[in-house]
Amino acid sequence: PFLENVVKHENFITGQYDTSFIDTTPELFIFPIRKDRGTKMLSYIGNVTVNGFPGVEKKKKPVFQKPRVPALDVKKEFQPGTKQILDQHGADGLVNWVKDQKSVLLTDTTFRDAHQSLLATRVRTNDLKQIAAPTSQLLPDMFSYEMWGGATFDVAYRFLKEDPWNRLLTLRERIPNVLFQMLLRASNAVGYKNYPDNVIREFVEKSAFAGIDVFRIFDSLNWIKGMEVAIDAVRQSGKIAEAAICYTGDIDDPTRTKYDIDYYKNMAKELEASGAHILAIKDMAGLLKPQSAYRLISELKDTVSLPIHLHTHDTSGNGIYTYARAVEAGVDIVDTALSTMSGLTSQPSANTLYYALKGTEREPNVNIDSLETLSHYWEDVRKYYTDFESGMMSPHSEVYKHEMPGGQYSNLQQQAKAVGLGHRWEEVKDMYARVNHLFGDIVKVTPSSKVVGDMALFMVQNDLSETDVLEKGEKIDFPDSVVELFEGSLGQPHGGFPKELQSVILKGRNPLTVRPGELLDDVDFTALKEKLFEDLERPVTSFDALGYALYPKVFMEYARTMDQFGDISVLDTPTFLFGMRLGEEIEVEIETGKTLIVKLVSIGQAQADGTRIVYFELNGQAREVVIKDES
Ligand code: 3PY
Ligand code: ZN
Repeated sequence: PFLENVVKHENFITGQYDTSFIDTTPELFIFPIRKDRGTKMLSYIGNVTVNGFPGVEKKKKPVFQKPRVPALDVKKEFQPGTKQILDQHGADGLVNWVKDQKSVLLTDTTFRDAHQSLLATRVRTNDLKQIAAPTSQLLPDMFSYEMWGGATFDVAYRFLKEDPWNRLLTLRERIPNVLFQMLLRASNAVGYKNYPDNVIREFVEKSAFAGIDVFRIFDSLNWIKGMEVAIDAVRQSGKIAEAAICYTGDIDDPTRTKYDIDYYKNMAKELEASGAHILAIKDMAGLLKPQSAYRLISELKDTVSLPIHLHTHDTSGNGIYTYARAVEAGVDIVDTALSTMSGLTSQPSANTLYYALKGTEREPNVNIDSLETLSHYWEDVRKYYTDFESGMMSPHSEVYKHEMPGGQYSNLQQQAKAVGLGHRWEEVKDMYARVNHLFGDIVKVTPSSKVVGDMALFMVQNDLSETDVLEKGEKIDFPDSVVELFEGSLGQPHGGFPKELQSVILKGRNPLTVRPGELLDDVDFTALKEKLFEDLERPVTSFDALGYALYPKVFMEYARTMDQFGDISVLDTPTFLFGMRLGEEIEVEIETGKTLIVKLVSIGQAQADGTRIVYFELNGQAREVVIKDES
């Protein structure tokens, strides 16, 4: 009752008290629990044991080797890194420091893009948490760890049933020395559509507060107008605004004139003028060829005075060669992943790049033995997530034809299977390239890439050609995402939309030409928190409010799961994905110093109502839970 009085007090709700401690220490505000934590957790384990996990082949829990976590040297003081440079000298001080480095700097994407691109973003905080402090100790010289944003936000709530903000806070606590980097889809934040400006500003402010230092901001159509609010919000937060140009086309192909070298140089100049601290070249599909990388970086270096950070995906197998040429041309920072989480649709391997550059003037300042040790951990952890691998076994040079982003490949393949087009995957890839052409050759990156993918599936499924679309389009009910793109809801592409196609898709309606954010009403966060407080019957953090503002349905579904099962992020990943084997005993640390011992004793026969009783021992005491068998 005391807490209820506090959290319902007007000053509290309207934010007149400094309540940021609720955001960082929500555990202080846990209200009396209706069903005990142990039983909730057993319900989850019973359920996943009987019914399996979505997207994971149902099978007896495999036996995994315990991941090789490197021993922490507890006596060693943490080694200050780029985070201390930012905190002490500000964003401009950090930028100057970057410019002074002779060695090429590395970002490690293992905690975000690498698993987004290889394992459908499914790596859980539990696995990141265990390697966080060793990573901080072994790799203190990295420019940054990319560990948040992109798809991680949505996937955490939706599939992993964990709070993405907790991931950020948990890792920040364990990694005090290296900059944390996130991928921000400008006006689309970490979602698939434009949000009101105040949501973008609130999201940036709270992400900075929770621990993000470098915001890589991109617009899915390279529309600078769509990036300005986010760049300004990051500058206001005192953090680093890394503005990205998404690379598409081929600057060295004389027949692809739409995105030529001047296009990139002009965009770089505009981003510099808009307040960027660092310029990123975001080669999301891995289309930047080695010689083009040399040319692009050289010319950009002559065009702007910002440090340049290059991102690629190794789908074609040319990644290391591309980076080597970019390094020769003077690129300041490149994105790499630990070797066992690198290659193919992921980033090029940091370990391999180290050897490629060893002995040169720009050899990265990183300990190769540390890279190898950490790679062993990821080799082990990756095995948990085998079911989410794309099945790509070797470099695919065909990416230069279809131009699909690394993070989209396995997703679209799943989408194709889900609509019964798994066996026509080759056609879907080919159609993806044709749709791009039909759309006027647009930048393809989340969310514009999803629209191209949706249209490709739609056309293959309905056996439509480009001519059919143009000639019979008036009668065709196009996917919502396609209509929204052509309405201008994601912004404006370079060169505008193809007019004839646009009028066919919009069926006579007028498209937007202004920034969508200008037309959207602000979200009233005070009212939103009150509503959530009523619905969830618990204190609501600013993080919860943002989760809801970005993904209302997904967030509420996550909250329901928390009610039903409690905080299941504490479970180890094999148990989370596969449940338990009969007779198996596991330990679950539910909070620091508090461990539950769980044993699965037996599973009862299915009863007439389709339920089974699952028998456990919890800390030696017999417990049973009733589980509905969905099979
Ligand atoms: C994302 O937006 O999630 C991406 O990784 C785009 O490349
Ligand atoms: Zn990427």
